Amino acid sequence: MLTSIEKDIRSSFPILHQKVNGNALVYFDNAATTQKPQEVINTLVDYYSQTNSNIHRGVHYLSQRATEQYEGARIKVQKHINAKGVQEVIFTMGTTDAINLVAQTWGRSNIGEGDVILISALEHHSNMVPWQMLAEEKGASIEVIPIHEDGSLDLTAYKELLQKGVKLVAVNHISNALGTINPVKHMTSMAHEHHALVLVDGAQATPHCPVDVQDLDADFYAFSGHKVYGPTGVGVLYGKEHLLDQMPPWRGGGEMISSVSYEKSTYNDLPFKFEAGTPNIAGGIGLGSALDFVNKVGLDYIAKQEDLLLKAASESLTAIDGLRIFGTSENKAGVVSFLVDGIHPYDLGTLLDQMGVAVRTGHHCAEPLMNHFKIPGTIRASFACYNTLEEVEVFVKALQRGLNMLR
Ligand code: 7TS
Repeated sequence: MLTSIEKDIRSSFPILHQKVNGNALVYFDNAATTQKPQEVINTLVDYYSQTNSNIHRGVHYLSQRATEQYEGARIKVQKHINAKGVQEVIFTMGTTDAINLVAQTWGRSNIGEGDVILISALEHHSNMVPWQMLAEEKGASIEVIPIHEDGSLDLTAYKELLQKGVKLVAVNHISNALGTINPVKHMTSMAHEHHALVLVDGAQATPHCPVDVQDLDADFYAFSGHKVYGPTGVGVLYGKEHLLDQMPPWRGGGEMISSVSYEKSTYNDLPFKFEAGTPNIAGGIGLGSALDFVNKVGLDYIAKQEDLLLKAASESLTAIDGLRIFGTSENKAGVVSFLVDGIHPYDLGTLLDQMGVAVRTGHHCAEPLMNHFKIPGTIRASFACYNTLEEVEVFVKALQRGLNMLR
């Protein structure tokens, strides 16, 4: 039986109430992207039906209304992550875009030959490849914080690695592949003792727990709208104002300039300096609406619900013969990554899909991590606020049926 809160939340998500391959959909691919509540869908429809206009440049009514809504969304983001001011909130296309922005601006002007960029063994390719590209260009090197077998970071090794002339630590707040919650506040304070800056990839954390960038003291914090019940194509880079101020712009074009002549251009104030061209206006406003939704449900409730599902799923899966869970650290978010002896994740994922259960199979954009475990990939079930214990039961039964067919 669903609780009234569960019923209420589920009723906000029209996409959940459909059949897939003849079965009620169980959507457990939330680490890839979350579904959108009706509020967010309405915001997008309202925007395009009532307000659509370009922002910051029109004197007319619609343009002013669109600008107010877009800048209103920026204030919602600022409050949500407790940034000091809106000038520290840059709208991007997503986490990947935000990390590339830092690599191409702060990175290109601060990283030089022999410098070290420290990432962790848990990183998504998005928090790996931009640094590799930068290191290659500048003659810098990448070092990797290793993990323990349970998927938690080896902080002793981290402490030693920090002695190596590290300029930047780039680490995720929560691992998408294993669910590990990393002690980013502690890690940031350790990095700062060594005068290294810290970029936190918060793509998986913003949907799961409260984030206070001032408390974390992170220098940069990146996240995506689409993983936090908002639209695709929009995300956020938070940066400390004094750092953003010193950074050169990245993309050139309209909006990011203050004045332009054939000889020279001067650049706009923060945050616009980093927002060239017409942005994803509807996306930004939709993200604001998604944060309203998250705050209405409450991050405490969300974390508790996801934890409940994680514990139930982990317990049931552990009882399955030949099944191994990857990522068993104590501090873990709602992600279960697993493999079953002798069975390819793709085969099991396909059978689950036939039974209406959507999971992710593969390397989860963390190929080096899969290589560490010497596996091709895993099956990953990841939970969101609208998932229920009943769905976990359906998933476990479907898994057992699938295994019976494959074994
Ligand atoms: N960082 C982490 C920790 C992620 O989980 C992802 C996306 C990204 C960065 C990139 O985010 P984007 O919005 O810019 O693409 N993770 C996943 C996933 O686990 N399955 O599909 C996408």
